[in-house]
Amino acid sequence: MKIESITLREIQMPLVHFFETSFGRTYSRRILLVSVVCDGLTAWGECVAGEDPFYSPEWIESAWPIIKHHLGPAILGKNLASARGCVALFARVRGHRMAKASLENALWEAEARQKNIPLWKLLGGTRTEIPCGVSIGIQDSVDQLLDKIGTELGAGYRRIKVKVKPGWDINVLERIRSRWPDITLSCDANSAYRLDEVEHLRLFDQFNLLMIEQPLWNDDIYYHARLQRELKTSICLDESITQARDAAFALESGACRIINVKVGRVGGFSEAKSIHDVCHTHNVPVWCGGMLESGIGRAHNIALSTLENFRLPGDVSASARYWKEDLIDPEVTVSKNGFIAISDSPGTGYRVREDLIEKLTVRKEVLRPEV
Ligand code: OSB
Ligand code: MG
Repeated sequence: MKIESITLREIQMPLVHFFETSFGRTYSRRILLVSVVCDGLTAWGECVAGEDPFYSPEWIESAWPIIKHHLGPAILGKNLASARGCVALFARVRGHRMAKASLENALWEAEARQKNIPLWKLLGGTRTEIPCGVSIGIQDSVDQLLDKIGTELGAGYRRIKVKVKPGWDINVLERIRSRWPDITLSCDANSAYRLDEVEHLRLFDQFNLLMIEQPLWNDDIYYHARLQRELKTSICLDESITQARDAAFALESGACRIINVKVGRVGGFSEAKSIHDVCHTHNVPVWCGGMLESGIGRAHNIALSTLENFRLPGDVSASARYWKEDLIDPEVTVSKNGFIAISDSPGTGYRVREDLIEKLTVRKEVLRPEV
């Protein structure tokens, strides 16, 4: 696979509804897209770095220059045997996994299309449909949240996850459980609590939650292991797991019983597959998280979710929950019983709408091999 050029683009897309977590509220996304020309074929990748460095240290303004100055030059003009080949070429750059993932994932898509096979098959997936859940942000009132949950249950989603933070947690979970005692329910704290709040966190145990996601510090595993010993509710780690070694440490130390794999957070499909495999070996289920992706990243999340150990519903949901118009055709839709059907077409099975991307682009830069 000869890498001929890389184009960076920033696009801006307003969300249909704001999304609020314990670290802040987002109304509109600024998304870094990459397109890689490889043996004459153009493949796309999405960088999940946020508008601000609040979920992770990376953000759009760190990802852009790291690709321009380091990751792009590491692969431009090179001939790779496979998409995976970029991992070794990127290894000298420490961290910046979201930036790395955008390029690596584009290369996997290119490889699948060159081989004329679906991306999910190239990844080793086996599922022909994937179960879907939704992640619902903090709202202005609990009544609004209950309305939203009702809508999503009506649409067929198989698991509801709500964002929590101090002051929006026990009271909210009580209201949800009194209306829906039996739904599959989980919560995500995005690092909003501290270990000295263990008595408060123990109150979550009364709600029969599938999991509590990332209660403590974003970079911690050790104290999560201490906390997990104090809770009945399973801890799921998201932010803390940036690589397969973290997953092994977390499982060996008992820091969690479930892992959220985001291919954009962990540096790309190669590392996501390794995390999947580590968890499989420990018989620990994983699920696919989301980062408010456009259809480009969403299509990659869908392909990843076909791997066998993605045994729990993911945060991968319909395009229309996020966007008035998505960047792919067809848009992602979810069946009445909460599944996404997997396409057998080569690549992701979704066509990228380059005309629409062009209209939404506010910044663009083309990188070519140095001559
Ligand atoms: O923690 O999973 C998270 C969105 C942005 C940043 C972090 C997270 C999320 C979500 C949204 O939960 C998942 C989605 O619907 O894409
Ligand atoms: Mg999370």
